Amino acid sequence: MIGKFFKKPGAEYGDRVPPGQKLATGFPVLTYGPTPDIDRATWQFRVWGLAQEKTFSWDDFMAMPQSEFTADFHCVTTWSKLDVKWIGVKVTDFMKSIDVDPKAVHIMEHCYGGYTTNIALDDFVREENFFAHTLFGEPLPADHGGPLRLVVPHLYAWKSAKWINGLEFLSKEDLGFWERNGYHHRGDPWNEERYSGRF
Ligand SMILES: Nc1nc2c(c(=O)[nH]1)N[C@H]1C(S)=C(S)[C@@H](COP(=O)(O)O)O[C@H]1N2
Ligand SMILES: [Mo]
Repeated sequence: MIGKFFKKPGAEYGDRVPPGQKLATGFPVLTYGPTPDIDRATWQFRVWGLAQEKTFSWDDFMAMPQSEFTADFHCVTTWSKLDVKWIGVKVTDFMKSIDVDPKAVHIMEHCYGGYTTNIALDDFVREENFFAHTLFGEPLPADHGGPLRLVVPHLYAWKSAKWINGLEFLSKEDLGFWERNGYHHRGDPWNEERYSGRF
């Protein structure tokens, strides 16, 4: 729908908006199912599978180096939002605190509420990816994945797991929730990797 909430990208943004996408004026919320209610005091984040098992508390995460990010956000339902401002922990900084088996090539992202999404290790461990706890200067609202979500700007936003609470390291690719339901296993917006073609 082009109109009040979405607009065609002007020429000034042309090269930043992937094919088939429109600009969202606000920041829509897109969730399958209810928004979980999560208390930072009991929040936990766990790493397992082909990595030494480790559990992090909220304070552990806040003690890691904190960085600011400006990133574009592309939802497969055809809206994009440019220049979203976040604060959080770079994936590359987080990786320094865990011990991953060299046989790991893939990851399943796990979340409070049961959502999952898969990502190749090479797509996950990138300088521009981060765990976010602050959005436009405010604590990340629950609807947008607070207290903590992943942001992977170079892939469709269904890979940017909200309420993330675990990473399972895998020896081969497995499929997450949307990927098992017809969406592309990787989801590169620049190549319009929207659907798997298997359904
Ligand atoms: N846990 C969880 N993470 C999720 C989703 C979800 O339903 N559950 N939806 C995904 C999809 S399809 C998109 S487009 C983005 C939307 O993020 P937003 O609601 O902050 O805009 O979150 C992604 N992460
Ligand atoms: Mo999405």
